[in-house]
Amino acid sequence: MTRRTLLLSASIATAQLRQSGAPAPYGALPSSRQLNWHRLETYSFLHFTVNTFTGREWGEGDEDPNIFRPEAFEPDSIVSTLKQAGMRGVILTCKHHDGFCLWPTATTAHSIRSSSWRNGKGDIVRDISEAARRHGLLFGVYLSPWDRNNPTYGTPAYIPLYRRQLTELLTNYGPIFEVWFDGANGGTGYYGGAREKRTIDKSTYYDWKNTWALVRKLQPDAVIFSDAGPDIRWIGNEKGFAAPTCWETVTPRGEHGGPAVPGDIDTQRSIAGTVDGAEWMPPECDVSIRPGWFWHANENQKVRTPDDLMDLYFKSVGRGASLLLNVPPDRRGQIFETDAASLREFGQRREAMFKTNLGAKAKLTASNIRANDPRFGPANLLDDNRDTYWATNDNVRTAEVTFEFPAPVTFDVIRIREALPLGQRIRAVAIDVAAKGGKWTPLAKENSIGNCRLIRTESKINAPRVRLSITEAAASPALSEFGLFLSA
Ligand code: FUL
Ligand code: CA
Repeated sequence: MTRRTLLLSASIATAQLRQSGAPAPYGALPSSRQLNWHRLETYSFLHFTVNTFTGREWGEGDEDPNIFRPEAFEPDSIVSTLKQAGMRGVILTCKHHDGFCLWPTATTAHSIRSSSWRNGKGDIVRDISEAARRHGLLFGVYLSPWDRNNPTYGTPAYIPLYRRQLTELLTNYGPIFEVWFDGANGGTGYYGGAREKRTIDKSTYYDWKNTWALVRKLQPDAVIFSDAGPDIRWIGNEKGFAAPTCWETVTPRGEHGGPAVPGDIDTQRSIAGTVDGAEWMPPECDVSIRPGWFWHANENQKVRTPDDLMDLYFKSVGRGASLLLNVPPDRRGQIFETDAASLREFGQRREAMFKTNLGAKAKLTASNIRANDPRFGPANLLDDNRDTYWATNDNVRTAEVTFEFPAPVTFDVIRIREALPLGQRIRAVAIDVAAKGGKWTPLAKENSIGNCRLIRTESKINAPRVRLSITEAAASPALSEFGLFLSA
């Protein structure tokens, strides 16, 4: 999916969803850049810098640039492995807390330009962004606000420098789909030789409003991520999961009840969102395929298995969030074999599972169809198109659709999607199954749906009839997709 197709599809989606006779949108609503982002669901982080060579997680900022020597750097094989894992984008740590810039910045000598690797002519940002484009993945940037190398860090002079770095990244490397602002801030460091502790006021030092405005100006289609949005919120943990009930909307709040800013949020609220929250600010689950964010030889035995990755997928994407899976390149500049094998199987399993919507063969009956108009009929649930949806009359807030199969169908995964441009409307659903002419047996109950709700059943279900009931909604429900799948 190119960025243009994505953009186009989101604006067509909004137009179609808000067609004449359509339900009025409810509550906080997604922007078109957020709608594009919702379609991605899985993308990767690449944590790569001097730490890869020192074995540390947080570099001090005093590292010799010459230690950065990925002798067999293969951007195409890195990106193609991510693609095989079903990743739709890649976000590179262009500068981590140590301050070492992976591109030849004009703002500091502490960069790849000062490394003897490729005689100072290397540019990891260029190589990864171009490889991403060649393989059809979107490209995003991580630029650590905390800089343990820069002498100006902690003084007002650092802010314009940080913005110049951001400007370089957002103007020289093509379209950017996401800009990732880290919340870890201030502390001890090298700071040009001062070697001291520098603390900053998280709520005022960075003047985030103006930095975010710069992103809007240079890359208007990019989503901005931080602990506190504005487009995408941190899920509040680095373990890769959302709360079992998790809303796309949130009323953000600081840890002690004050305003939310990067580095100061109420993580309890981030993990679950807020029902009827003030802002559409969907969550992203960032997690590493290894214990650390950077590659360390002593973690080669601790790579997540395909089973682990599937579990993360169900607990992030399956709860309405996205999965940002970190895959750290090793010292060669490649994805280590164990990681690559896990990633490939993770991709294959999802591909096999979602290949066939077993629900598609059903005969459908809905308890209510908006204005009895086929444009809002239940067939829209099975057309593999998020832009069409089943909706009810305005005064109908509970409704059901029955799926009847010519022969019993075997499945163990259910997928439900709401029509996002109309807001998050559903508060509770139930799934029941029945034998032919038999009584309904409860199978599952959930609350939040949003972009994607995945339900795993404990064992395989074999039934000729399945019923989806909306048991509670804040406004007449509008569902765009329903699927039954069988995992491998
Ligand atoms: C954190 C950082 O401190 C980690 O090193 C890593 O980059 C993670 C994604 O974010 O705040
Ligand atoms: Ca549809």
